[in-house]
Amino acid sequence: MNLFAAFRTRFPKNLDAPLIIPRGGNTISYGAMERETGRFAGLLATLGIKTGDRVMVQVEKSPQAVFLYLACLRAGAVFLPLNTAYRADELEYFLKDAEPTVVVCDPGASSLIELAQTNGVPHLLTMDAEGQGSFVNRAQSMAEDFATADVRDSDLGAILYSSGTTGRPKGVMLSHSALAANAATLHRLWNFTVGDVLLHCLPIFHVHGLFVALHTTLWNGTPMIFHAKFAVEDAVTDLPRATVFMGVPTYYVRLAGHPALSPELCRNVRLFLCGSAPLLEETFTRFAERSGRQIVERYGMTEAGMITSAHLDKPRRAGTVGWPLPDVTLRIAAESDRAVAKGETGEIQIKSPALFSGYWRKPEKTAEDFTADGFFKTGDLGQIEPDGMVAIVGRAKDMLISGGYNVYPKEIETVIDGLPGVVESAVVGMPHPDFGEAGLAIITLQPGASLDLAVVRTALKAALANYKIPKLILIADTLPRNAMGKVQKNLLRTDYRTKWDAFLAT
Ligand code: MLC
Ligand code: AMP
Repeated sequence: MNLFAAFRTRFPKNLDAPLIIPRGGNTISYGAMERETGRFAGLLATLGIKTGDRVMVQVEKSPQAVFLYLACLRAGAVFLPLNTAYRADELEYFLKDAEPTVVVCDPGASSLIELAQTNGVPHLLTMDAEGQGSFVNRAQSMAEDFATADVRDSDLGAILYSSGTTGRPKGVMLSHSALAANAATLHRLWNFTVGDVLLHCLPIFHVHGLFVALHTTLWNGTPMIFHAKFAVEDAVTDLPRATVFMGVPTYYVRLAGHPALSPELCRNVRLFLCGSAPLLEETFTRFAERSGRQIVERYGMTEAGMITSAHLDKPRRAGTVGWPLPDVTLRIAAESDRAVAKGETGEIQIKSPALFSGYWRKPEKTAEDFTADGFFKTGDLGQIEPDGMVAIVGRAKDMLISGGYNVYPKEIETVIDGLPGVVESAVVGMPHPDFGEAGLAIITLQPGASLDLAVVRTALKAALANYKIPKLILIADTLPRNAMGKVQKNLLRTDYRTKWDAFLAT
């Protein structure tokens, strides 16, 4: 079943009921959303979109951006959202790899506009309100009653790009049925009900904001207060009107540090959910003390949707991410994908109806990520505790998570290593009080060479999204290596801890 059609069966009877309550804007009802997504889908059909065609979207968060996503589902198109922080080099790769039929961006997105033109994208439209090039404007002449396309369960609803420890980013293919399965499970597990109001502050180009938050709301047929981005002052202002809040750990660090946070402010919030990155025990405890609420942690990833969650009716424990979802089979595996006993550490491997359908045009990479007996290898290291709760204790993949965004050192090191005079570089994640982790880059130079760190920053900013830029860059004589010649990143983290702490203190 088309995911939009599945949502449709769950809309409130009275279609005048609110869906999107934008901060400082007019409330949009379920009915208005249905009409608008009908027009948007009509325009996609007029552009000749067929099932499986990609619609690449890089736009700021807005109700129209939500409509565009839902319109893609309705038209049978594959929604392909991109972080607005991505730079030209990153965008060019996505364009060439995904070969979209339609690109929609903000009018000021000059890099993407130029790239779409030079790469011969058939249709380039912008998200402004006026003009022939405006998606929204052109959609206004379409009929509102679009017949939602029939799709097979395996047809794709979205592709989200995920970087990797080697090579370039991979397009994670997500089917209508995988997305629906996760929405239904989370809706049930988190007891969504009439009267719920979600405070939605997350970006909508990643799994957390786009699927977890939006899908549970649509599955429940209730409204969301809709913020263009997370700003702690705005969140605090609207918390008293919300019953559910979802965020990455940085949101909770900032909320816990806000003078207005109190049990009174959170009086209507029945559920604070957190995920996408490790939640420090200190944040869990501080937030509980200040708000009178215990955060419900859940663990997921783009390829798998949500995998585990704490239970609402059981005590929560900081440092754990709850139990596998009812339809997820989870094992902790050691070498040769052998399951280990409770309490032992190994890779988290799963089977789930919410799993992706593979990496876009990369069957060999897809095969590498599955075991012979069909488990998906998450690359996360975990343990199962005596009561069955899962604890994530590390990562097998060379990745750091900063403010909820994944950062792959390899991408940064490749840019730095290309600079004149550089022998090599290593990027590691260091503890950060606000972002959880942040990048530290160590560079070694050829004998006699010198390197202006401002040049390194400029090169990185030109090539990569701003959140990927290391917060501290240092030059060193050598990098520590093991007997195999591999850089020992764990040693870098301890060796540079004092310098890092001094940097944070400035
Ligand atoms: C912004 N900056 C960051 C950053 N975000 N640096 C490191 N990590 C980040 N996440 C930098 C900018 O480059 C800029 O630096 C400066 O901080 C201010 O930028 P800003 O845009 O004003 O920051 P802010 O609005 O405060 O944004 C921080 C944030 C945001 C935490 C609110 O990053 C955010 O909303 N993160 C959520 C990410 C998310 O949704 N993840 C879910 C992925 S799904 P300069 O030097 O340029 O000025 C997933 C699966 C799952 O992982 O399980 O859910
Ligand atoms: P992404 O590829 O952006 O979907 O990020 C997925 C990764 O985020 C996972 O593989 C984990 O490493 C991490 N992650 C998600 N949720 C949590 C959590 N609750 N605790 C720790 N790490 C998490």
